[in-house]
Amino acid sequence: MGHYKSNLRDLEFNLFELFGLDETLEGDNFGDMDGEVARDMLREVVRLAEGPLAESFADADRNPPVFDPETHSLKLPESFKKSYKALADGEWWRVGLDEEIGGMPAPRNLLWGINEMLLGSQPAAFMYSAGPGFANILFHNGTDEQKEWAKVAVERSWGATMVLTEPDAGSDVGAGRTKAIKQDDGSWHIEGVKRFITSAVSDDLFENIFHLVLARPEGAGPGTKGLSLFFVPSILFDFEKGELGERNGAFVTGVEHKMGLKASATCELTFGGHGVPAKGWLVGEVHKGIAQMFDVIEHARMMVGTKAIGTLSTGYLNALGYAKERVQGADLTQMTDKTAPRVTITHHPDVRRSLMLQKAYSEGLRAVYLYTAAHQDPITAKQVSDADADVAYRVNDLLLPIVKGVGSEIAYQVLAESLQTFGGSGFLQDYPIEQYVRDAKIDSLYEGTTAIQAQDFFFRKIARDRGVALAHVAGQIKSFIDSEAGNGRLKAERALLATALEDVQAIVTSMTQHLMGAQDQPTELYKVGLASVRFLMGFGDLLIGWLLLRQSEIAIAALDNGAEGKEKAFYEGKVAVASFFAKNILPQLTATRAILTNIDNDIMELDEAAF
Ligand code: ST9
Ligand code: FAD
Repeated sequence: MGHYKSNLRDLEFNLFELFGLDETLEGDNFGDMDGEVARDMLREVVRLAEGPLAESFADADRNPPVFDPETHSLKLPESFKKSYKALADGEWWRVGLDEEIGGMPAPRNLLWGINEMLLGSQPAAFMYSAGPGFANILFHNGTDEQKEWAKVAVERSWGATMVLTEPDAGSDVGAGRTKAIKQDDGSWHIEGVKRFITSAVSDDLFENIFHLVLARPEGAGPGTKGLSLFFVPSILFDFEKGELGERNGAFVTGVEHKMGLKASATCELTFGGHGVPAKGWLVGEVHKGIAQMFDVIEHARMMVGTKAIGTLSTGYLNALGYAKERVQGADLTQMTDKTAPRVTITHHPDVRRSLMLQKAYSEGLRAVYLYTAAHQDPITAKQVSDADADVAYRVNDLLLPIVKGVGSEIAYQVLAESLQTFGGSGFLQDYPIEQYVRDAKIDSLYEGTTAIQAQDFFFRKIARDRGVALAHVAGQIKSFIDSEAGNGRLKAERALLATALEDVQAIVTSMTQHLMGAQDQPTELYKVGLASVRFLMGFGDLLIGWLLLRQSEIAIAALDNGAEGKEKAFYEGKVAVASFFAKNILPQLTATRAILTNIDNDIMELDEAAF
């Protein structure tokens, strides 16, 4: 048995019982796929994710890839390559891709449910497998000729990277200095050094890797809007036949030593620094680099959040398994009786509190990313929230920073609880938790740090959207609050949710006032910046609370219908966890509201020397 523990029952519960996947799949919206096919796919992924894909998880961490600067090449551990092959052989990349390039249509929530398990099992392997997804984006953005390159890249299983970051351009992508110089034959020469590029070298996993690179054409303006997107293959190829030719001048010149996620190579990539020009082609022959790159970034942000949530889930299930076996101490009510029988640690109130918190966030965040994914295709969105195509697009946009920002922050925090459940053993490499903690930390950093997600959430996804998506989601929450959900048994919880919704709405109002006030007094904007991460996290809790309570409503009905045995326990767990979250977490939003609606600029006025 590998490290990875899937939660198929909860995934199926979300997909089918909460979000109605059987109904989404009625008719021929998604080809021949029906509920049974979807269930079979999920079961098949469980076998892969708990089996061969997970096998190299610890080995690839303890024996990380080795880089040779002389040859610009990398050696990956053999165990990891075997896992990667198992993933590639499964051809899961086909799910959700355009049929023209070999994909199979599928609802987005099913796709991300599958991805959760692959990411929880072996995230680095999933990241090396980005090629077809990135080719799909090239296919959408490219010229007719470039669409053919995208097909070649998929047919020949090439790897791919997204190339934005430079030493002085991290969060501030627009500070990038990498240049693009136009050539007479219509191609471009790229010159500069990019850093932290994932999968830019990958042993012999691929015969070729294509880089999607942001660079500034000579004479273009400053900031992100002056950047264009270039297709830069590692090895040049015959555009008609796809046959490989000369090495292109993009070389990996370093690989980082990291805290975690070690099997995933994080590379310095130098363009045009080795006497060979780095040839690139302008994607779509249009200078819309940042908008095109955001097509990639949106998928990658979804991936990062789902990775974090998948890791939290397996962390919780490992902790739960341990807690059920570990015997330590007596029941608290018998604490003075030194001869009292010793009990498993699941008997201790604080362990129960911690396990229930882990369950709440693992299962609540799963519902959040699946709800978000449902808004990535109009058919599923209609089914799940009655959103039309325009609103669905906006809701997905609104919730991506929640999946990415809240998913990653909570996963890291709550994985520390999973580790704590193991006591001192959690600190050892005998169990996977310490690696989960190390591997998950990156999720709050790359693809835009949490501060960037929080600003994106407020300024772009709420203020610039004029609250359209927010109103749709808030309306959904409100109608649940006003309903008779739970047949009288969720009254107290619905009242707590109502208070939480009011708290969040008060915070939005206050932040909006600061935003408007900034027209006269620019420093009012600092108040938005000071509040934004806490607002992001608070909104995440509201969403989790709501979705857990909707799950509870379904569970109450199933129990009323006579669920038995394991099913009864599953549904009782659903009712308990929703109630726990409503009573123990949602009230914290009232304190957050008090803090954020009274925020001042004191720390912005403080001399730096006083820190
Ligand atoms: C990285 C990679 O960290 C880490 C992991 C790699 C893993 C690779 C494998 C992934 C596998 C993925 C699986 C794929 C599966 C595919 C399946 C397919 C079926 N939304 O606000 P402005 C645009 S990579 C959309 O003025 P600034 C928009 O065009 C490095 N678009 O920004 C806008 O114009 P307009 C990641 C957005 O002040 C324009 O940008 N690095 C959004 O100029 C300018 O906007 C980062 O993420 C958005 N949310 O620049 C950088 N936002 O307004 C983080 C902006 O006219 N930093 N645009 O529409 C930021 O995000 C900054 O806020 C900034 C600021 C750079 C955008
Ligand atoms: P900085 O931008 O310097 O941020 C430092 C701190 O300041 C952070 O806490 C940040 O939140 C805060 N901060 C910065 N600006 C602001 C602001 N305006 N408001 C509030 N707070 C702010 N990049 C790629 O292009 N491709 C990849 O494949 C890729 N893979 C990566 C893999 C790994 C393992 C790592 C570590 C990074 C990777 N990156 C990649 C780069 C990654 O996206 C950046 O590290 C990230 O965007 C942050 O940039 P930075 O590290 O320069 O931090």
